[in-house]
Amino acid sequence: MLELYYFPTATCGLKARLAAEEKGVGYVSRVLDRDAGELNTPAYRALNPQGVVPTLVHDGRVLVESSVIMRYLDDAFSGPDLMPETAGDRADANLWMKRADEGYLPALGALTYAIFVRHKVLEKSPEDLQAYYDAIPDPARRAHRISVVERGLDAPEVVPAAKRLAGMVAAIETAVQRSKWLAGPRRSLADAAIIPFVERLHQLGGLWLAERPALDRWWARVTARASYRATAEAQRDRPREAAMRERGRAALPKLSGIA
Ligand SMILES: N[C@@H](CCC(=O)N[C@@H](CS)C(=O)NCC(=O)O)C(=O)O
Repeated sequence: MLELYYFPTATCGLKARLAAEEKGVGYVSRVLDRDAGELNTPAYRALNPQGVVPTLVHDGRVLVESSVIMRYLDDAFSGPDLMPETAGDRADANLWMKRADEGYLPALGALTYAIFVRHKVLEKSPEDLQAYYDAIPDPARRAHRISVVERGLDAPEVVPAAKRLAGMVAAIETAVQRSKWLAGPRRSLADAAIIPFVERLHQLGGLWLAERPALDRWWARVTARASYRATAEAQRDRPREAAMRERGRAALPKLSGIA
């Protein structure tokens, strides 16, 4: 049995879900309610000690870390190959996944919280807010979260995050000018790793996405795929996205000049 734990708006969960769809692997969705604290229950923490998504459980084996899960899905099941054919393109795919894990995810988290999620978090009572911070096990992640929630767009994490994501968009444009997909002529885990970031930038009002013709053509190919329709498209929360777009557009003047 294959079970995937995620919450629908999670970037990292979407990476794993796109990979599973592209591989043609069915799984049981274990959808967690982040706002109801379901990432913090002892049962979930036993699977994923950091209290984050995604978590994959395959016949009792527990896997964490979205990139590890994506590679596992590709290795463990038969179906179309999700890594590129040549060594050079595979190196490119590995680099995209590494950048996503180490750079783009913390950057996108900073912006999403600073622009949008903080407003909801700040509705908590002082006691609940403290409990919310205390529930983040990793001290560095906790400090980062406190900073962006408390200071919003004035948090010191925001400008480096914006630079990182503007750089990501420029790197995508260059890559897909050269080849049809991010790491060569066929879609790969590189695309599954990066699609959720572009999806979020669209949701935030299109930050840095203007005048990127090759990226636009790649995005049209992405959104036409069954894997995208079965995941991102199928679980759209339109009211939430409208609110996010509005907050994103309000932040545009401050952020769009950063590159
Ligand atoms: N490096 C981890 C990061 C996991 C992560 O940070 N997941 C986010 C969603 S993208 C999460 O669960 N956040 C919990 C929260 O927002 O409280 C991975 O790639 O799986």
